[in-house]
Amino acid sequence: MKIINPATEEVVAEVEPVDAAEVDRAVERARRAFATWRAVGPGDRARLLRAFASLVEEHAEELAQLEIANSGHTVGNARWEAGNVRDVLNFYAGAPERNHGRQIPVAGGLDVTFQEPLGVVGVIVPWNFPMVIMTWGVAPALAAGNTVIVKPAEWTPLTALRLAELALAAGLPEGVLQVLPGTGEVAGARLVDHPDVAKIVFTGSTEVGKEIAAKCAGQVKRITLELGGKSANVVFADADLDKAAATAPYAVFDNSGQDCCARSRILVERTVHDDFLARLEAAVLKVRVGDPRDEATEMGPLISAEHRDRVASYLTGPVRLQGRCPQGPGFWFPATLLTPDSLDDPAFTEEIFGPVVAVVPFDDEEHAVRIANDTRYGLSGSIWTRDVGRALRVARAVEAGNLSVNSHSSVRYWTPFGGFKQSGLGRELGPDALTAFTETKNVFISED
Ligand code: TXE
Repeated sequence: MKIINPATEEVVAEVEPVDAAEVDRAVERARRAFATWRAVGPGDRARLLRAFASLVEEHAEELAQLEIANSGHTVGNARWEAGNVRDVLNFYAGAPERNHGRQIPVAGGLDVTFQEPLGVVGVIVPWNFPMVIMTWGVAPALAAGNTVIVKPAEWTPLTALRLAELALAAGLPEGVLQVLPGTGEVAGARLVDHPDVAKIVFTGSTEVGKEIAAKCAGQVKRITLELGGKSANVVFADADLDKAAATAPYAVFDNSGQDCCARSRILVERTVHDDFLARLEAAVLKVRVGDPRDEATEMGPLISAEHRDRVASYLTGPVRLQGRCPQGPGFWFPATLLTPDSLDDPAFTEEIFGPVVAVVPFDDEEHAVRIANDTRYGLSGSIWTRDVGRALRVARAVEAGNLSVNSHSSVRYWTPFGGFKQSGLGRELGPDALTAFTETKNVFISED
């Protein structure tokens, strides 16, 4: 596989994709390593994860530069990502010693529960945040005593491969964390089908997620799914409009819109709609698109020419406004603003996964909630209002896993992250993720 820099179209590396037989060998290695890893005492497992985090910290700039070259991420984003990998590893490094069960009162003996690791876990990763999304699966899985095989996306295997080297250098035993570059159809599918893989963590498209869920059901294999989104940013007339308008572009154009949490539908109360739109137009024109290595750049390229075509295919109706972007080489796409006439416009209903935002008016609170929920997705969303009661009512009514009030932040590694409806199944990050990598075992010991 030729690995392309999306900002220059230069080949930065060639990576040999694994075949199904290599996946089988990796699963066998992971199975053997599981016997060793689960027996490592909690304190030692914690120490090894901290050592891994320290090496990530030491190599943070190298990882960030690799991600820029492989994924086209802006330098600000790429540095945040390397820091997030370190933080997530450190957070779950605190888990092995705290992964305790319960003692439940019973007659005639002692009843205790254990949080047992599952075995071999497959983590299938997309290209939009390669090292971050990989770590959200890897860190809690390893902390709970599982061994892990990562299948990075075809476009973006480089940081994943480097992280596997750092894990070995940190002292994690051979076979505990393996990274297998390859295609979804061959390597990904084999991980999903393999009977010795106990769980699949998948982040990617809703369509592939459904296919994987159906296959896993056949083996009652555990799954965590993080899928697409079409999140709403709901702006009420009483909001701090300056702040809401100034931050709305970032909430959708960050990572060039290739973000499952992108607030790509902006719903604005009709009385302030035109005022808000005027401010947004000014902000869209100001988005700085260009060389991702430049610290002043706010938006880099899309991941591939193929993806750029896919994004462009949604622009069938009139475009309200487009910003500027470099002309090739590179897979550039300008920040784009739409004001669709119909709520059924695919640009308003489907995940575009590019820098395209659609703005529509609403009449009142009930109308806003109705539009926000009129989607098969339910990942994230924002609510802008100064009325605390309304903020709470709307936050409770919107069917989404990660909401923010007067903010666009969705991700804190110590709080749960995941989707309602077709945006996913289960939760990553926070304390919830650890339990998703264990089985509860109940043991009764008779006193007779
Ligand atoms: O995703 P795929 P793609 C959405 C977004 C994007 C669209 C397509 O809308 O435009 O999906 O992106 C592996 N068995 N998201 O085509 O195909 C594949 O190799 C096992 C949202 O890149 O779902 C890669 O590692 N694995 C999303 C991973 O799955 C398979 C992030 C994702 O690829 C497989 C990415 C199979 N049959 C895309 N087929 C988010 N939630 O953030 C593919 N793969």
